[in-house]
Amino acid sequence: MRIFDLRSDTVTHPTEEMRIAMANAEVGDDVFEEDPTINKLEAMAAERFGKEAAVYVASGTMANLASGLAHCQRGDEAIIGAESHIFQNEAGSLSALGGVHIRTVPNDNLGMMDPDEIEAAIRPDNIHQPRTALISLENTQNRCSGAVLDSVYTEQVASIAHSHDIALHIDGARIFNAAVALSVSVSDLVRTADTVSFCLSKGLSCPVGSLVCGTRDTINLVRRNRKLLGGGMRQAGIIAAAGIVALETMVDRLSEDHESARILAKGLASIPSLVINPEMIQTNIVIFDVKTGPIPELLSALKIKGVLASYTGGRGVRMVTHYGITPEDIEEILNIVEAVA
Ligand code: TLP
Repeated sequence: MRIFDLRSDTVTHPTEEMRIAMANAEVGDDVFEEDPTINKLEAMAAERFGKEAAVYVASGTMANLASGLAHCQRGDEAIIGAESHIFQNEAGSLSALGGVHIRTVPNDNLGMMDPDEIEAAIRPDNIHQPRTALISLENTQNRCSGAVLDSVYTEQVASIAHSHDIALHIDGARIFNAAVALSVSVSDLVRTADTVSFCLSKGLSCPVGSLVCGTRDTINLVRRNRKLLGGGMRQAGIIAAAGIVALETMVDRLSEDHESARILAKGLASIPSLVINPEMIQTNIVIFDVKTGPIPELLSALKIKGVLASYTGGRGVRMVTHYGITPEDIEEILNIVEAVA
């Protein structure tokens, strides 16, 4: 039986070209910054994002944490979206390991925090209160159906942050999806950010890895934090080689995933027991509500027929399109969902 794994784009396997590049990668000791493949990947990332430097880390979670630790001291406060991955899905790492106080601001269904609410959440200079040191955005916004933040909004938030001497981080785990959806370059989307992280292991289909880009001084701090967190790697050019192939060959094709997601969302909208507005689907994440019945049972019934999806809380189910799912697969997936839902 064919399995359609829509739980995440993290389930993607490396391409044949990646496997060849990995087998043949030149390597060295990356803690000494002597791995030529990692050095090349970091230089490519910095250039692509229009930043001075970049550092390769193990995961998106480590990228956000090592960046957060570069911007915040213990007891500082970070303003973060209530639906953000950092707040919802990173095991409270910034608080647990960095002693950082988290202040959430609601995300609307387009993924945005209201700039006035962000500004109102910034602390005055007062010894009784934590010092606001960081504002973090997420692009695309995972839990808001992969909503895209454009550069106008990002620059608006950046100018609020910088006018208060606060750093702006972008969790850009899927920022290439945002750039492709908006037909802009990633550097346009992050011009005013102090750090941006992005993942190779999601829609770009690498087996592992993320990067953080920023100024040379900040990236030196992030590199130090990577070591602090036990994430210094040695001959990791073996895995970084896939990242080079990803940046060269896997970015433009993300539009196919967006097209599949749109077809999927339209089809789901026509199933009476499901609720979704297909107009809201901008990238590769499709989240819909199920009107009645227990969701775990629905997910099990789908799994028996070969469709894997995930639960997002409340009445929500998430399906993510990716390299392993073709637009033709979507028709079959919809037939299965219709039969089960
Ligand atoms: N997201 C995963 C799960 O953890 C939910 C997924 O399947 O979507 N930022 C964002 C916006 C993310 O979506 C994720 C992963 C991360 C950071 C963390 O990346 P990893 O899993 O590499 O630590």
